Amino acid sequence: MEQQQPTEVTVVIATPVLVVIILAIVSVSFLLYKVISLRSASPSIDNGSQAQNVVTEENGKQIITIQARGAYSPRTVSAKAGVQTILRMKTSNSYGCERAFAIPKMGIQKSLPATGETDIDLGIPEKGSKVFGTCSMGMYTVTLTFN
Ligand SMILES: [Cu+2]
Repeated sequence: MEQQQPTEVTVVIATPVLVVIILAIVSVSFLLYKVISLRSASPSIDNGSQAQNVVTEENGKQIITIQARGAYSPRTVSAKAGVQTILRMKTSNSYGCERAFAIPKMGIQKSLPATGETDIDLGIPEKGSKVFGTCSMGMYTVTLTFN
C-alpha cells in the first residue's frame, strides 16, 4: 500500500505537466508559424510596391529590376530600345534555383546571392530585340522586350 501512493502522486503530477508541455509545444509552433508567415509575407508586400518601378532610370542608364524569389517577377517586361540598359536581379531570402540565373543567348551565367542585387550589363538593346533569362533548370523565366 505504501508503495502505491508515490506512483499515484507522480501520475497526478505528470498529467498537468504533460498538458503544460503539449500546450507549450502547440503555442511555440503556432508562434513560429506566425513569425515565418509574417517574414515571407513582408517581402511580397515589398515586391508589390517595387513592381510599379520595374523600369527606372539611373545616371542616364535604363535599369530593369527583376525580383528573384521563388520565381522571376515580373516575368515579362517592356523597355526602351537604344538605351544603355542594366538588368538588376534582386534576391531576398532566395534559396531556390532562381539564384542560378542565365541569359543563354548572351552567354551570361550569374550565381545570385541569397539576398542582394546583381547588375547585368545588357548593352544597348536594338529595337524589337528580346532578352530571355532563365534559371539553370529552365523552370523560371523572364522575357524582356525592347521597343
Ligand atoms: Cu529552376
